[in-house]
Amino acid sequence: MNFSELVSRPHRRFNPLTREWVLVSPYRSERPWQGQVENVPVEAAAAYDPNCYLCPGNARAGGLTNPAYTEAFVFDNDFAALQPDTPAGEVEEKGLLVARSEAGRCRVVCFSPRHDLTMARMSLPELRRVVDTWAEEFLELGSLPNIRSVQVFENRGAMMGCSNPHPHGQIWANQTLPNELAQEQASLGDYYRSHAATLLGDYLALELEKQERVVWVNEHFILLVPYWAVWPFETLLVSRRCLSALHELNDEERDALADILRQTTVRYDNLFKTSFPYTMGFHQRPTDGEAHPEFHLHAHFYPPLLRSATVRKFMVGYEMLAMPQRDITAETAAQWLREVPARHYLDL
Ligand code: H2U
Ligand code: ZN
Repeated sequence: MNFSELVSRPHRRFNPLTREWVLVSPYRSERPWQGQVENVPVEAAAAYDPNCYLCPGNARAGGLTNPAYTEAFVFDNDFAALQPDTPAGEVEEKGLLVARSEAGRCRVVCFSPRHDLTMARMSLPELRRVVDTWAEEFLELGSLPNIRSVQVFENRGAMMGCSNPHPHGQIWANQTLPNELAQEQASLGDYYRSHAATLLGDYLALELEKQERVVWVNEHFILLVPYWAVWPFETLLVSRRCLSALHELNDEERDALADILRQTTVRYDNLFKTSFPYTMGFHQRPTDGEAHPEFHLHAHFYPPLLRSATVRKFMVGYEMLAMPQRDITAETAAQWLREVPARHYLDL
């Protein structure tokens, strides 16, 4: 059976990063029609909101005030989930009741002083500043003695539980590898040892050869819908050069990252003519002092929308109890993302 025969019927696909399977049921798919673009009124958000705790010059919870910042601005999260001074400790009973203390730091990164922008509508120099800030934070937090992982992420849109539209992301740095990074790290390490090549480098070469799931490329980055995507319009953003963290990107590569971040978010917004919600974040090498030649910098975008600005995919039922499932194939999702205009619909 060839690929197109197999994938036209229900099948499972393997995710070599997490070593988990996703069930794909392509016959249930429905094309998101032009007619399903809903006329959700575009709220003309103000460039400055006096009640926003992220806008320049405004007070935050806990009594601190933001400076009159003019470009990407970082501060320690006032409600940090991880704290640097957590004392070391461990309890364990019969291997069943196990707990360990966890130290770390949480920061918030405001992408822009403008309350009404998103990555899709920021300028390239502004986005470049965000890239530089993430790189600086990785270097700084990752060099702290008890920090082994630095997770940079953005949680966008009310649908994802993000209450503040001001463009911002977060950075959580901790003492151990969180589940997702630990799993990827194990897979990347095993592959590197058995193939003397990196998993993502080899995967990228395959995707560039097949051109079935590639959405957009520039000189230094590739955006694709991964073969094993779970979320309907999930994408993977990978650097062409194998490097293990953001701070290793050279000047040109940083500009290229800013460019493809905007390209990705513009395409997402254009798909259903809405400010597209998602969780995105970078996976970078563990900061344990080792070199990690197996690690290849990448970002995951996990957007929940399925068919329109309001119809989302829920991970419930079979997905919670058994395994994730999707209807449209990764190839179809990539095609739709390729077909949307490269210019933001609000700027046309
Ligand atoms: P979201 O990305 O989920 O919107 O979170 C914003 C973060 O901002 C959240 O983690 C922090 C919250 O703890 N925050 C502050 O640090 N100071 C504030 O004054 C309000 C919110
Ligand atoms: Zn604001």
